[in-house]
This record gives sequence, C-alpha cells and structure tokens, in this order.
Amino acid sequence: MADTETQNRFPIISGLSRPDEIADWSDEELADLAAEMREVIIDTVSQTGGHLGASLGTVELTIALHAELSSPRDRILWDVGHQAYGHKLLTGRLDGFNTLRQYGGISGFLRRAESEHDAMGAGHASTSISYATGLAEGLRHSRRDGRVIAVIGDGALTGGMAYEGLNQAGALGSPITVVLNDNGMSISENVGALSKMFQRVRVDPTLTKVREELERGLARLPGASELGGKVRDATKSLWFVPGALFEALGFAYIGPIDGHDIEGVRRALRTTLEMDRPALVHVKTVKGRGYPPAEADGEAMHGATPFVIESGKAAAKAPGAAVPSYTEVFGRALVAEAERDPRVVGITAAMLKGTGMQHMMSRFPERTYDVGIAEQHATVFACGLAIEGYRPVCAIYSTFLQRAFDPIVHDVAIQGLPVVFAIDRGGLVGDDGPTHHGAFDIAYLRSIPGLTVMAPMDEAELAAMLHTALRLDGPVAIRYPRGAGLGVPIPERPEPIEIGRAEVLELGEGVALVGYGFGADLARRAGELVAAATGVRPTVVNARFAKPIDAALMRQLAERHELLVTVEDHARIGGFGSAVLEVLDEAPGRVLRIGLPDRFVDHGKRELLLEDTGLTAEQVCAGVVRALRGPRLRVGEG
Ligand SMILES: Cc1ncc(C[n+]2csc(CCOP(=O)(O)OP(=O)(O)O)c2C)c(N)n1
Repeated sequence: MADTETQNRFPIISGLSRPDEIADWSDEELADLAAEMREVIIDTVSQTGGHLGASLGTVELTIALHAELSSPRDRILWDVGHQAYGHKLLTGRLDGFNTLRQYGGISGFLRRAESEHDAMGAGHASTSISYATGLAEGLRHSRRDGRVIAVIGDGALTGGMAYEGLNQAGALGSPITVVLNDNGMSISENVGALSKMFQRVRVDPTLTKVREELERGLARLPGASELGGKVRDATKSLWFVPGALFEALGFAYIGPIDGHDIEGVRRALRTTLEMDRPALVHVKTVKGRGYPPAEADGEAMHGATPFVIESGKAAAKAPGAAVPSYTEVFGRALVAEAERDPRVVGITAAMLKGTGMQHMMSRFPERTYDVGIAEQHATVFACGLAIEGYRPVCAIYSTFLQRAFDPIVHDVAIQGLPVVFAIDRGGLVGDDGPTHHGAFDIAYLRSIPGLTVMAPMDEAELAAMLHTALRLDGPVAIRYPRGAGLGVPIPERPEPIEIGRAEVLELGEGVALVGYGFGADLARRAGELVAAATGVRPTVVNARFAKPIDAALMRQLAERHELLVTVEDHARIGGFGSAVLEVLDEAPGRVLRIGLPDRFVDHGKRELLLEDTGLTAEQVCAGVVRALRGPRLRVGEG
C-alpha cells in the first residue's frame, strides 16, 4: 500500500490492488491512468535517472496488456526489461518507485525476486521469445492455465537469439503472442535490413483498407477459389512485407498498428490470444511519448541522467574541469590509430556512443560498423575482416561480451586472428546492477590460449595498450572501467608496451600491493594509507597483464615480501588474483586477494557498491593491516 502522500499525488495507481482490475475501465479512465503513469515515470526518472524514453513509449501498451491479461497467471515478458516501469507501477510497485535504481531500492530492470509479476528477469536483450517458448511448453506439460506474451523492441529483434526463439516457436506451434514494439530506435537509430523494412511500413488505416479490397478483388478473379490461401498470401507479401516474413516462420501477423491506441492494441491482442498458435502483433510506438524532450532526443533520453523536468536538461553537475571518461579516451585513441593505419576498422554492437565509437563513425564511416545487438555476430564479422588483412577493434561492454564467448574461442583464438576487444565497463557499473556489472571477463578470457589480456591503470595507458594491441599478431583484450579516467595527460603518439611486463610503481618492503587495471590505482592509494598506518612503505605494482602474466616478478614479490596483495574489480574467483596464485604455487609467502565476492552485486551508485564490496582505499588498507597482524594466511586465502 502506498503512503498517504503518494496516494494523494497518484490516486488512480494507488487505488489498484490488481493489475487486471483495469479490464472494464472506460477509455477516459484508461487515458487518465496513462497520464498518471507518465507523471510518475517522468517525476521519478528526473530524480534517479533511468530508461525514460523506452518506458514512456510503452505506457499504452502496458495498459492494454494488463487489461487483456491476468498477471501473474498470464505471463507478460519484457525483453531487456528497461521499458517496463509502467508494468512495475501497475503491479504494486508505486510505493518505493522513488527508489528506482537506488542502492537497496527497486531494480531498473525486471527481476523475478522483486515481484511475482516479473515472469522473467532480464537486462540483456533478445531473450524474451526463447523464454516465452519455454514457458508455453512448461504450461502445456503441466496442464496449467496461462497465456504467454513477449514484448520485444525492434532493437532487441536485431539479436540472433530472437530468431532462434521464433524458429522454434513457429515449428512447435506454441500459443505465444509476440508484441513487436517498433519505435525505429535501438539506443541510437536502429540498424539493419529488417529495421529498414519496418521503417517502410507505416501505420495507415487506408493501406489496410486497400489491402482488404485488393484481396476481395483478387478472390473474385476466375480460378481464385482454387488457389485459396495463396491469393491472400500473395497480397500479404505485396503489401505487408514484415507480415510475410513472420508468417513464413509460422506466426500469424497483425499490424502494424498504433501502439498508443489502447483500444486498437487490445483488439489485436484479443484476436491473437484466441488463436491458440504463434502470433505477432506489430505495434508502432514513439520513444519518449508524451514528454517533448524525450521525443526530441530519443538517444540522450534512452538512459537519462537526472534532469530538470521543465527543460529536459541534465541536472547541474558538480563544478570543476571534467576529466574525460575511459570511453571517450578510447574513442579518440581509436580514431588516431585509424588515421595512421588504414587497416584499422571499428565495430560496435548497438552501443555507438556507449563505447565511444561515434568518433570513429564520424571520421571514418566507411570503416565503422554498428552491427545491431549482435555481439556474437560482431566477433565473427571481425574475424572475416581480420582474415582479409584488416585490424578490427570490437568495442563491447564486458557484460555483453559474455554473449561472444564461443566465437572468441572458436573463431578468434583457435584461428589465431588479430582481433582487438576493447572491453568497456569492466568492473562495477552502478545503477544498472547485476546484469550489467563486468565481473567475469578476466576469468573467461584468460583461460583461452593465445589471447593477450590486459588492463590499463589510467587513460594514457589505455591509449598505449590500444596502440600495442594493434601491433600484435594475435587476439587481444583490453578492459577498462566505467567513468572518468584519472585525469592524466594523454601523449600525442602512444608508445607500445612490453608484453607480459608489469610496472613497479614503488619499491617498498613488507607488503607488495599488485593492482590490475582499476585495481592498480586503488592499490597505489591504499599503499599510501598502509604507509601511514604501519610506518613502512609498501611496494606497489601496476600488473598491466593478466595474460601473459609477469610470473617472474610475481614470484620475486612473493619471496621478498611478508604479504602479497592482489587488487582488482573483478570476481576473485578466476580473476587476476587467481592468475597470480597459479604462478606462485611453489613460492613461499602469503597472498591476500582483494576483488569481488562470490555473489551478484546489486544496483546502486558505483561508489556505494565499491564500498559494499570492499574496494575503497580505506578498506583495502584495513584488510592489509589485519592480514599483517593476524594469523598466517594460507596461500590464496582472503
Ligand atoms: C546483449 C545486449 N547488448 C546490448 C544491450 C544494451 N541495450 C540496452 S537497451 C538497447 C536498445 C534496445 O532497443 P529496443 O529493443 O528497440 O528497445 P527500445 O529501447 O527502443 O524500446 C541496447 C542496445 C543489452 N541490453 N543487451
């Protein structure tokens, strides 16, 4: 139950005890509900930041779905889950909605643990149709009631898994309804041949009429009755190209219809729900609908930072010169490399700005590719370019690169191809939470033979590592964190780095702190605190490479120090610290590994999450002091 202030401000949503109560509401009542939902979403996201445009675009669709279905008995699935704020509001989460994406608050995506109405959890794209097909089979086997509806965006439909799902559902004849929420946008403008086709199809009632008349006319032609359904199919493929595509996959197709017309969407859903076979309802929506700044700049308002409602402009930032982000430094460094070497090409999987690849796209559009939400394809596409003598750089977030694990092994590494992976968002990302943290890339990459795995300590080293990677004759992965660099100057012409060689930042005694990537600067800061606390300056090392690891130096450090501490923002299991243990197996000494614990880290401000997981200089220092004073650790403990 919502608190009194929330009840007074948002009486319609507060009054709902079940989402399907709205089934009998009048058009006016539903329109008032839609307006209130928009108000809550804009109000909240202006404070918390979040996926504004996507959720504003699905308000009417959300109402139509909950009016026609009965959740949780009926399973309403939201691909990615970033467009489902309205669903959260209709399913009892108005109270607490102001904690959206905040530490300890409600998630920015759907989560099975958060509500019985979240039939699937998500964060990554293109999974909903596979879930739907599985859920429908589960319901069939167990003879339980319930209908299954997957809502998938045109962006998410660029991901291959969506077609794997359509293919199986079509063959099984699964009674699922897929709602294609087509707004022409992924985060940036959507890409690909299908997207072009969708753009050509407009919501046009006259077109529907013309088609019906054409069908009737053709049916009257001599011999038409013998041709039966063929006439209908032929007209469909003439007029409704997406219809022909989905129908070929075994789906009944309805659309395109206006996704902001609640009654129109309800009618289409009623039709498909009665069919007892796979069906696809194609709705056209406007990203950011109902809030002019979000309609005007869909890309900026995809993942909005807190903003002023009246203007849509970002809320005031803290004063001070802005230090460029790692993403920005990477984007510019890639252009500089591409200027010098015509073989360099850039690849992004639907994250043009998110990865800094927009710089490459503006400078070298012919050598830059946005392949859609298709990390697996991006990787193999890069292999093709590499075989033809090019130097592809795939910029992909750590979490999304998980999708490409097999091609990295099978197509890049076994074939020994010089593909560079620029892995952004390594480590904790903050508000997006466990589906988005980059916690596993060191583990899944350093086990692959022939791959060079490195991480810069600062943004100047990022430029140097990219330069180094492009000179290597094999695959390379460079990981770097979200957010601002350290503010160091970036040389015009970066120098290559010696492969497999760590950098000793400070030669001290007693304790050796060895940091990897983000962990290197953290180790340096913690080292200062350890010196102050113990009176002895520790040795501090920037590891640079997880593979090949500087084994000789690691052994020396273990031999010459009482305690060896590894520091990283990656899962302790399988991470850089584990790599150190592997080369120390016969060395004496004590090792303390500092990194992410063996649990999924929640969402919240990145600083809070770093605190929560012990990745602050103070906590690292406290851990070191405890270990120095405490009983002898076994190798690897901690
Ligand atoms: C596997 C994967 N890669 C990249 C992303 C980042 N991402 C989040 S939403 C989005 C665009 C989704 O577009 P669409 O499905 O059309 O939904 P819309 O936001 O337009 O409503 C992308 C690329 C992701 N969530 N998952």
